[in-house]
Amino acid sequence: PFLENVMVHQKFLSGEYDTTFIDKTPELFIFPKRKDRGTKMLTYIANTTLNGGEGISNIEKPDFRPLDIPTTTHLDSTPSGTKQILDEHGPEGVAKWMKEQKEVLLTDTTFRDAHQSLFATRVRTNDLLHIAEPTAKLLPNLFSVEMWGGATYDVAYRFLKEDPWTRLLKLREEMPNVLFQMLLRASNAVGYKNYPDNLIEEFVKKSGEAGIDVFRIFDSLNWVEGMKLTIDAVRNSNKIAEAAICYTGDILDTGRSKYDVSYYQMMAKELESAGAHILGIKDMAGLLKPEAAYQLIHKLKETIDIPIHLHTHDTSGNGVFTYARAIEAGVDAVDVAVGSMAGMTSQPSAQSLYHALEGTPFQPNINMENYERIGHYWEGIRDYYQEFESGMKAPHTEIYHHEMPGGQYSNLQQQAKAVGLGNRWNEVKTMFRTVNDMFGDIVKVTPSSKVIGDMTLFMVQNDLTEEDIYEKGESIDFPDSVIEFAQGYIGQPYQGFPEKLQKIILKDKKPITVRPGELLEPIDFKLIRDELYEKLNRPVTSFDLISYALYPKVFMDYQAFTEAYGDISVLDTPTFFYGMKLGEVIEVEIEKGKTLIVKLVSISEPKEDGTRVVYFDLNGQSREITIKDES
Ligand code: 3PY
Ligand code: ZN
Repeated sequence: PFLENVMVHQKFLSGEYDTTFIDKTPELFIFPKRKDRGTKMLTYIANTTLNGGEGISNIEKPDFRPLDIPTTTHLDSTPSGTKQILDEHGPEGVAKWMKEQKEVLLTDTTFRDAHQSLFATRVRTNDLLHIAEPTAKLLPNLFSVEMWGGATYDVAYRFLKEDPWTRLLKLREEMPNVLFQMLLRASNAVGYKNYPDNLIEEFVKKSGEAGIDVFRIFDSLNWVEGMKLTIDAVRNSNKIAEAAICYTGDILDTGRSKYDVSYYQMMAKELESAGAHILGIKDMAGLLKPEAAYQLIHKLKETIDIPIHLHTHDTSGNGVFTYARAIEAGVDAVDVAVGSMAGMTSQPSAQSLYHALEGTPFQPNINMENYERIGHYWEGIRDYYQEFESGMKAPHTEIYHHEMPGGQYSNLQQQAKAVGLGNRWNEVKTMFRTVNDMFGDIVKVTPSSKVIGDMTLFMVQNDLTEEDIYEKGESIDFPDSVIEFAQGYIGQPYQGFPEKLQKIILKDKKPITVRPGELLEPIDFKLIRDELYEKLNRPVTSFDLISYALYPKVFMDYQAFTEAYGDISVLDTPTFFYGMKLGEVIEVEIEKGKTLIVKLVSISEPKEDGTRVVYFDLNGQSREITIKDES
């Protein structure tokens, strides 16, 4: 009766109620569907077994070692942590507490940036959930866990076929003690373009309600004007606004003065005045050299009063040294990943940093034996995703030249392969820097880095040199993202666009100089709620609304997928990517206390129409699924 009432209730449908309970209780909306859940899931497994998972070239399912999940049965309750400091003392209380700590505080990025940077953001919720409670219990002294935002949001829908909001809600339940942190691209939210102001406000509000505590906010061109609205939205939700400066260039290079120490001091001051509780330094490519880190942090500490949180990538191999020098200069917190998910394009290793700080007063107050145990789990998990690894096997100092963000490296490489440039990767890296310089030496981070990436692939693919662009540019149709960038739709670069190139790209289009959000129509949430209700034929949560407003096509494709295959986030990852082997038996917990036992019995020879019949045993009953063999 409750459901029926809700479904027809005009006020509910119009969104006038606080729907938080409804948003967080998706099981309210489980309706009978045409096909049963078992058949849908078997269809997915059969299809993946025959045709392979998305992005997987190796169809043969490897034998993975069993996962090593640390036991925590000796600990009955979860120790309290920084989340409780926020709840009791508010964002200012947390900032004050941070500054009082002598030892350096650690943010663990394993759940977000580490896998975004090592293997194209592919870690599934299922793999996070097994280690969530052990992490909360074994590492309660972490400052925060970065577990959401960046590319995780759209990759969840696009490639993992799961809902990012469910990930957040479920992890929050398992980890009540440590601050949850997300990476938010200011007006670009978790997307690749500017969105209307009211969508950003709604996104922040709902993310806070669903469990995010620390919002690391950055603008891809370091344009403070583009960050203020997001900072205000976070403050209004009574959450922690960590406003970040993206570090680019090299302050030690006196020949390159665009981004010198005074540039960073000026921006830090502006962000503090804009209401930041914490200043983030986001070294997304790992360009901050150790001595530069010392000088930068030292100067910033003289400039502002709020705590400073440093993020780097270990691509060059110098990450721990950079942190050690920053810590010496007084940085309050740094980002690390568990050792087996650290290094190279990921963050420096938590354990390495700990041991490097031995004998200093700054050594983190964290149990390393526990960290090692958590590392064993991740070693096993990493094997599942080997197909998405970038192949970087050793420290890569070329990063100081091409300046490609860690989170982009493995992704751009996948894109280059997809357009047939897999063998020309070295050329792509060099061109990436050339394009940066053509654009006036800009900050490179999502989405500005994507613009550079698109232009780079475009030029390499079409064998265009820098000179060609200036000589033949009039007759060249540039990629959409490049045109939008030159129009000012992702904001204004520091010291403006190079005018000559801007004209070549825009032809007769006029650029804007105001904040793009000022020109965008606000989202009519009531209208799109009705529209979605029509399309989905079920009540719409506020989370659905946000995702639909951010990426209508990606969201609808995901809905169509779940209509066909059901919720496959419950499958184990080897089965998700590779399907099953003949004779194999798997268990799938489709909801708490309800487990399906699936055996792949046999597969028929192909028929004339190219289909095969896949025979399963599902909880003791035989089932047949017919699938087209495309392999
Ligand atoms: C993102 O925006 O996803 C990033 O990780 C940028 O570094
Ligand atoms: Zn990063």
